[in-house]
Amino acid sequence: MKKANKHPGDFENQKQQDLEVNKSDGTGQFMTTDQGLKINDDTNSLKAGERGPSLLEDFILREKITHFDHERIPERIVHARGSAAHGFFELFQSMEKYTKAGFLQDPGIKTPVFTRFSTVAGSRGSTDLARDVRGFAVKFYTQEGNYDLVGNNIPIFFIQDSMKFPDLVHAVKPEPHNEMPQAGSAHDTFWDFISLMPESMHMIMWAMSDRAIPRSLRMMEGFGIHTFRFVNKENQSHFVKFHWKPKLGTHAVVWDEAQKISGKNSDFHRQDLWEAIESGQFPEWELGVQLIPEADEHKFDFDLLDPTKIVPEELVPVTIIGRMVLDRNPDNFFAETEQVAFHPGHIVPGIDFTNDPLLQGRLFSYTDTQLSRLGSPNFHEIPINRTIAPMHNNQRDGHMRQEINVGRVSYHPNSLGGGCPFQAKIEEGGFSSFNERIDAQKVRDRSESFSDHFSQATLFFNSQTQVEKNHIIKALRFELGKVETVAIRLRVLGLLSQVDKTLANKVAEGLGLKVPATLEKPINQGVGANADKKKHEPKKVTQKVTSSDALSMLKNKTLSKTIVTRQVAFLCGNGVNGDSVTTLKNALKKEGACIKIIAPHLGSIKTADGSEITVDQSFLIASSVLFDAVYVPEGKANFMESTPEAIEFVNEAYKHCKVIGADIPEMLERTNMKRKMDSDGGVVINDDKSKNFAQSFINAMGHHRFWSREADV
Ligand code: HDE
Repeated sequence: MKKANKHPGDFENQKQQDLEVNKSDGTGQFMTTDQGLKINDDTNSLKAGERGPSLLEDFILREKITHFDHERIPERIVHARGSAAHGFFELFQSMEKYTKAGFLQDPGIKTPVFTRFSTVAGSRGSTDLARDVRGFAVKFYTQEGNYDLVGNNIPIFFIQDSMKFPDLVHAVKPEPHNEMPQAGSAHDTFWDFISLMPESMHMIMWAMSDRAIPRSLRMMEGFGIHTFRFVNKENQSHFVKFHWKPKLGTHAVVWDEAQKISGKNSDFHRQDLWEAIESGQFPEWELGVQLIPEADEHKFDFDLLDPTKIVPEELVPVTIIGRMVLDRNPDNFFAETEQVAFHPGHIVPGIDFTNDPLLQGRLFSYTDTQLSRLGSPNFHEIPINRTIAPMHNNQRDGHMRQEINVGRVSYHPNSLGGGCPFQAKIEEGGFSSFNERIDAQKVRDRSESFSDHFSQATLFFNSQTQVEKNHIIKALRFELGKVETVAIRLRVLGLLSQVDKTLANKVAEGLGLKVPATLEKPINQGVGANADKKKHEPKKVTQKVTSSDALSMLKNKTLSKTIVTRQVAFLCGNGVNGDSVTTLKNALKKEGACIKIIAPHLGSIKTADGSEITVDQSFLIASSVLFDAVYVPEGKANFMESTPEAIEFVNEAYKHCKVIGADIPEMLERTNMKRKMDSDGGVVINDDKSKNFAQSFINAMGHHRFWSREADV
């Protein structure tokens, strides 16, 4: 015992060292136990002799290991994989006419926010680039309490009633017998469910489009999805739909890239968000609203309460009312990103719900899930979840209570506490629900106005460019190609034929099948056993709007030509022309792009005139799919020949329709795209000295992709 305890020298040295550390860094940060006891040895457990067994008495070891054993909490049932940042929301114009919400009154007013982006299906450690919907959840810390806008990057949802949500999630999650596949919808159970739920067809169009594989979390739109209400001081209500429009435009990668990125860097989106904020390139979105007067509720070809429908911007324009800037990364992932608890029911006076049956179910779900995920009804006391508004009520105790409530009164009404806390009158900011008149029979049913499952799916498909249509067709061929049960594939083809005949035929062609002549009506097609089947028969209602540019990423107004934060790879070797590198690098930097020097090895390379260039990444680490454009500066004649990775790099960039620049055509001689160089504006060669090469390269990058390289399906 004596010996084990001994290490007297260690003790003295450690003590001395602590003092020195203390002196030199001035922090005074000794390591302690959770009880504040200074730790002298964090390296060795307490033993009976140097080579003896560890002692139960070692409370320091036990405290450390016990804490470690309990480090994990249940991950979110859905949206487990997420990345978040702090920032602010700034109002451009007063919404006073429509809502009394305090943070929407005075132009210029800034409200702190915390925003978390996520994928839906995958586990916490899954890849960022799964084909999936992205969560887009914003917590506004307003003076009147927290307001959470818990939306997605797609403006509609798979199902109309919350009753089907557990089924949807069970179907898309890894299959229960073998836990496969991770973070992917390309499997039998998902498509089995979808093939029996015609209401999902509109969402399927979006999920199979490139919206489901964003280039960056900073380059996607966000939507509140449900119709909400704005309520003003006069208690007048307007229906409202929320839109986030990214300043950098809405962009995607292609599916082949997405799959490769998942292998090369499964943190691609997380890292991109983190690095943009660290480098001061703060992501920004504008907040837009579509406002619909109460009296217009029934003026549309669809039901405003149906979450599988959009309100086309052609019918109700989006008014921009403010902007959100994310300017600070979290200090600690777990404390903030993991523990943040969103809830569509966190609202403030002036914002209210509608009877959308999906929203109504969500209003129950989110508190319930925090109870099991965060483990206590006191999750609102975790710093990231705390309101900045004063908080007083008679809720008490529970696991991990932080607040020390004083006094003997924890009930209302009371006289012993002087009546505190008081209920607030409406004019004092007290919340009261919009007094919508409801006069109805209790039913377990759905409105007939929810029965049009195909018209807006057709509208979406019709609004796409041919390139985007091709991507949807290929995505469906991929997903259904992974489905093993032929009957499921056929049922989906039947549903697709209701959306668009060419779409269905093209998908069928890829699967080696024929579109069924009649739409199979399996029992149990998403309606209850007692339902009036005729009433719920899927219908097509002619839509006023037949094509909408806002629905296409390539036609969309939010497609921006900026190249800010775009990644450009410079492929270099010893003997490279240093002037070429510097000229384009400086021009690109001025536009806000990020440049990486890629070479056969790390360290540095020598330019033709003998100076040195620091290498950022070797070919072992870099890959074309992680970049937006590639440049091959003039160099030794055999550089490409002796560097097959560089040839592969350029070929892949070409295949993915990206911009390729080169000083001299010879540098690209060995690549696949040599023959096509002249016909493609995306291959920029510096051989016409009368033209500004850097500017041509930048202009080409502003187009982002050159889709004419892709073959038609
Ligand atoms: Fe969610 N959803 N959801 N959801 N949802 C959750 O809450 C749920 C739905 C959305 O970054 C869970 O805290 C039900 C639509 C986002 O922390 C859970 C239904 C939309 C996030 C839950 C829906 C969303 C969640 C899991 C159908 C777009 C991540 C963990 C009635 C408008 C928030 C958690 C974050 C998270 C339930 C449908 C968006 C289980 C029951 C529609 C962005 O409560």
